[in-house]
Amino acid sequence: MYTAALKQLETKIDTINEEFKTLHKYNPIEHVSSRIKSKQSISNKLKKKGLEPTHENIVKTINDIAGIRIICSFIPDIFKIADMIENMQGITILKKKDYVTNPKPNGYSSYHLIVSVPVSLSIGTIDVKVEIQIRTMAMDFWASLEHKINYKYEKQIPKSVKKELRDCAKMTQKLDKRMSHLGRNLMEQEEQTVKEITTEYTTVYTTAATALLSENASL
Ligand code: 0O2
Repeated sequence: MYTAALKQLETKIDTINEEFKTLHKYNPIEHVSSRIKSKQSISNKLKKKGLEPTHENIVKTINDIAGIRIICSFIPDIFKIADMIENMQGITILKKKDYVTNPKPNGYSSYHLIVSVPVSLSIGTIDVKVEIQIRTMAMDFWASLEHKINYKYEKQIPKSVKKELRDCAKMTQKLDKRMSHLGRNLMEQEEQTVKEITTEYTTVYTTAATALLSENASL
């Protein structure tokens, strides 16, 4: 059921990306990846929460058994994509965590959505939880390396390394802001193109609808 939920969401995200490419003539999503959490990782997370490894505890308390990660070009893309996902038909938003506006004390930055997707099985329809992480390439670079370092030190990272990681996080935040500033100019030009396309479509549809109406009236 988790695989089915991921497939459904991946198709929807693909559609968002195609729509964006057509309308805005640029691709806000660099890449998308998905994974099902390993048994070991589920078991560790339950232990951390002080819970027994029961099926009920897993389903109720672990929100990220199925996970999708969307890597964007610029910071504003994160919020645009989150907005589009939040407005999608057929999925329910259960939780939002904005670590982009408010990074975690260790420097971690990303936008998280916990959503519920209805999956139709032979026994009926089940609502399946999926965690969607949306972040820029710089945020992803930091998080991947921090995850590796955490793993290496078995979560007992020395103070000096923690400080170094926080400093690196600040550098990635600065880099993201500068790159987003460059991206804004690009987007402003694109917004003008979108306005022109929308006006053109409206004119075409209005003309066609008027012609149809007068044709019907003369019948
Ligand atoms: P893994 O191995 O990546 O799967 P919750 O029950 O929702 O309140 P949870 O699930 O800890 O608590 O929520 P949170 O903080 O949003 O974290 C969910 C996931 O975000 C983590 O899953 C990580 O993938 C990522 N994440 C959160 N904080 C950090 C961080 O400080 N560094 C890095 N590198 N990733 C982070 P897991 O299961 O912890 O890890």
